[in-house]
Amino acid sequence: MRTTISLIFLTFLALVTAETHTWHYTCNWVDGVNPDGVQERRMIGFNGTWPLPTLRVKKGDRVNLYLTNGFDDRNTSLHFHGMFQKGSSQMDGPEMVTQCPIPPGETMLYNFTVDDQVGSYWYHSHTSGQYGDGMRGVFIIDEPSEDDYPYDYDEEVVLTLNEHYHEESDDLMPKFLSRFNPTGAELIPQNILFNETRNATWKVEPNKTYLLRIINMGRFLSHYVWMEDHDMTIVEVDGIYVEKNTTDLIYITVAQRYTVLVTTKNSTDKNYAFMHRLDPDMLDTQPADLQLNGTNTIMYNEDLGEAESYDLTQDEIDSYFDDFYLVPLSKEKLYDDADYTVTVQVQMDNLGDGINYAFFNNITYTKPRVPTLLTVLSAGDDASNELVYGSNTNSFVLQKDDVVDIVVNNLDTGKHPFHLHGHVFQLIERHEAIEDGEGDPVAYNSSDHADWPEYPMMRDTVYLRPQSYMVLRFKADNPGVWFFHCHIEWHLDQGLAIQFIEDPSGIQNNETQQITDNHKEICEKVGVPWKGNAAGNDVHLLDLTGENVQYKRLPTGFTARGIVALVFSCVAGFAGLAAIAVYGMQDIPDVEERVARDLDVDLDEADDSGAEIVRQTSSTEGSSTHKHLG
Ligand code: CU1
Ligand code: CU1
Ligand code: CU1
Ligand code: CU1
Repeated sequence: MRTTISLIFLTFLALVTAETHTWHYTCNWVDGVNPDGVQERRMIGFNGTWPLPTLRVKKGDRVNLYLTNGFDDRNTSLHFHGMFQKGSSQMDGPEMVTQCPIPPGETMLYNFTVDDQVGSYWYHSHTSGQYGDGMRGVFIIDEPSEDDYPYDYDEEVVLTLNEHYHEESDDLMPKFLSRFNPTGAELIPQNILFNETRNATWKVEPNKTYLLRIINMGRFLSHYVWMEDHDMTIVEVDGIYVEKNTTDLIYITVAQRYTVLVTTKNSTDKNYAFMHRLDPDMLDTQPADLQLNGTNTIMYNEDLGEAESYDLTQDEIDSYFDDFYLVPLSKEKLYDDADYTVTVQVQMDNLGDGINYAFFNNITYTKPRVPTLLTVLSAGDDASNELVYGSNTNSFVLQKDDVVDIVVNNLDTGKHPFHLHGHVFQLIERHEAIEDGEGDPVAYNSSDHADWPEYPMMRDTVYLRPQSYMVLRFKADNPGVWFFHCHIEWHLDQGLAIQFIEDPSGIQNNETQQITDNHKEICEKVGVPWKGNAAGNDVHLLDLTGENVQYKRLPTGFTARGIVALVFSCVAGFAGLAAIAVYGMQDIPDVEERVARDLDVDLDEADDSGAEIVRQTSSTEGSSTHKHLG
């Protein structure tokens, strides 16, 4: 009886202490920003300011964020990375997955309850390229009271990591997704950032314990993080408390968070270096002027100036802390054997337009004409039929409360940080890398696998090693539509995504999951239908005529290398042609057309087929009436 009364009392307490946070933000370009101190450019800010504010709430609080699209030429969206969005899948953010893109001048209210989550998170635009251009910020969920933390600390510090390009995504993306970049080489940043700047200073006091929230808000590169003569004790990753692990080197991929305790020295006679280094293995080429390291100062004594940069040996770098061995403080056990296994193969390859795409099982994610969540809500009983979500969205329907395994086999030689929306997963197996040239890719074998941990590590973003595999396990206990994708923005733009439609009837039957009037209005303004199947057909739901599909494949035998050879032989040919042309005063044919002709590609078709959707420009995908926004 006493338990019941105190439980009621506690619930009552939680209700009275829960707060509603109302924020009004207009996103738009902020001119003349110079994050790396090398070159000014414009960045995407909120209410005329960049960087974006750190948003802070407590567990159980309610968020009301009004996002107004202040751009005049592009759509936008907002995702709270790591939020489960229980009963509010519509507020998750990825455009054409859970919502219609927000067109210029419109305001979308993101309102949701921060359920049972605490820790370090972030928020970012889920519209191609925008968070790389600056639309990203920190989101922190505190415990209701200080006593609720499973660790002690004196002061909290937030540290964000990033890479920085001098060019805007609008200029980068067409160079990347181009038939002139047939190997899909990711574009290389000019710098890496530490708290959105370089050469930062962290003023500390002696004999204190700091709680440091490290968040990689980058679009591409992992960072190594270390401190001269100071250890880091990991206490939380991606919002999951973990048993303490002390290390001197962390490896953090884009979108991951590490919350660590750092205890300062008891004297102030030296300042120390706080280093980070991008992972050079992720670069296709290494420009001579690219600085791999960033040097910052742990400042005990201002009179002593900045700390000296210093490097680690390759052996030291290779001994970074492996997050596979983290144990959740909750001691959540390995879930039961999977009821359903989704096995996907990662591959990069060219399609008939000569562009290099990313594939899960030969499908490059191609945006549907109706956001998938809105298809669920309007498809009635057909919502449990994967067909309605289209043949090119890589959609998987999950049964309520099933245990689901995602087996990811990597045929590619790159590392990929994969992220699941709406959940944390258990990482139950991850094979070592098979580096390029060291052998064939290894695939997961269910009848001959490693021993799985009793308490697997849990988080929402995890890296997959080159030509290797991993197995993730989660419970389908959160009805909604959840994107699973590589968080490297280049690869998402290449289509490296699948989506889970979790418990469709559970979505349909929940009052809080119904489309809001505000959302409907946004769809109408942007010209995207809010009902119907992936092709926008709301009468015949199994008729997908007119759906967006990927570009058709190259004839077999074409390889990226072959395309490079072709392109360059064409270019060389044109140089010769040009000379003749100038000499003969003839017209010089357009290089692109010639290359396309040699590749047997129809350029007109490439421009108005689904290929445009795959490119995920910030235009109004799925809409033919608003193409001018692109
Ligand atoms: Cu996310
Ligand atoms: Cu994210
Ligand atoms: Cu990737
Ligand atoms: Cu995402």
